[in-house]
Amino acid sequence: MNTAIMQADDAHYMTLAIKQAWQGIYTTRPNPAVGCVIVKDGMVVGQGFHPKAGQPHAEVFALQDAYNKGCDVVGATAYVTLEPCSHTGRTPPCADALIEAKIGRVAIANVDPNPQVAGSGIAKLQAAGITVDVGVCSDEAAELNRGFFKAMQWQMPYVRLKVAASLDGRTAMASGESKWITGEQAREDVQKLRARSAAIITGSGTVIADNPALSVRSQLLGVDVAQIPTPKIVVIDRSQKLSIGDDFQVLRDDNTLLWRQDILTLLKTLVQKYQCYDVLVEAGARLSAAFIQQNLVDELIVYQSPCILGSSARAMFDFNIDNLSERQQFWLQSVNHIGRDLHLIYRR
Ligand code: AOF
Ligand code: ZN
Repeated sequence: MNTAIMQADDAHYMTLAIKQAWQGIYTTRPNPAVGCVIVKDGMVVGQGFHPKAGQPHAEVFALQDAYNKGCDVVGATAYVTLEPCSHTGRTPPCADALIEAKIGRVAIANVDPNPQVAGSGIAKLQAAGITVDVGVCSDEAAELNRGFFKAMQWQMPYVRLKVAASLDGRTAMASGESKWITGEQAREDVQKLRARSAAIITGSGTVIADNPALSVRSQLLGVDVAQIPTPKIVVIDRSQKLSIGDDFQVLRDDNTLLWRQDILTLLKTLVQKYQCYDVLVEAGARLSAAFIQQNLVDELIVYQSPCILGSSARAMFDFNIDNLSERQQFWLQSVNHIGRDLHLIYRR
């Protein structure tokens, strides 16, 4: 295997394949989002992405696209954001489809960490005489599937924790009043986070105080909402205040899990039992603090409103630290404006 023996336009075409893959971001789970672009003589002749588990993979759609347009793919280069599969899952192996199509070279962003694949797709292509280069735009492509990669490697989900806060880090008034601190556009953006998540975790306190629906309902996601698998709702209820069927929006749904054990066990269970690889925490200050303190948050997403709520308002995280050396450190990953608010992504 050659590791990223890059040819002049590899990054350009892989970027197109990554763009394809993003189109499946809300709908493919538990499968990864994957894109493929086929290039012959400097021309894109076919492109495709994996839309949904059970449907064909990206490579098959890209080959089909080329054939539909009457294009020849013999000797062409296929750019795939994930190693083509070698196993028969819900669909036949993509490595075989590429071999049969007489593709000449395959450029791959990342090896598929799924133990059923994990290099065997590459080996199969090479055994058929196809040139394989791995590592083209690997970081950019990895952004597509942080949950899938983490779960395959560690049997733990990728955890995003979202907070909407004021400039001084407050999330509600002392009375609990919090509607609304951030603007409409920021609240709309949360729909994207939910739609990307296989599970949404909240606490019984939030359910009782706010009665949230935690539903995916935006028309602005660019896909038919009916195609998005409904995220599993998890309500952490250690003190057993609630029951399924109670008169709160999330408890009237049999898709909801009431959880009474520790959160580490919950996260492991979400991967093993429910194939939930991307999870979103939308909770109050105490449960959010528990996730942070137990080092279970991969990504902290802050919607920061340009207002000050004062020191009697509620803090983002309800826990105490005695020494500066014990602080919970994050690194700023990206900064964007959303309407009048800031959208900040921090990672561990
Ligand atoms: C590819 N191209 O577009 C995707 C791949 O059950 P299946 O048949 O859909 O297989 C799912 C597995 O295939 C998934 O866990 C991952 O390892 C791989 N996904 N592979 O060649 C694709 N989506
Ligand atoms: Zn495949």
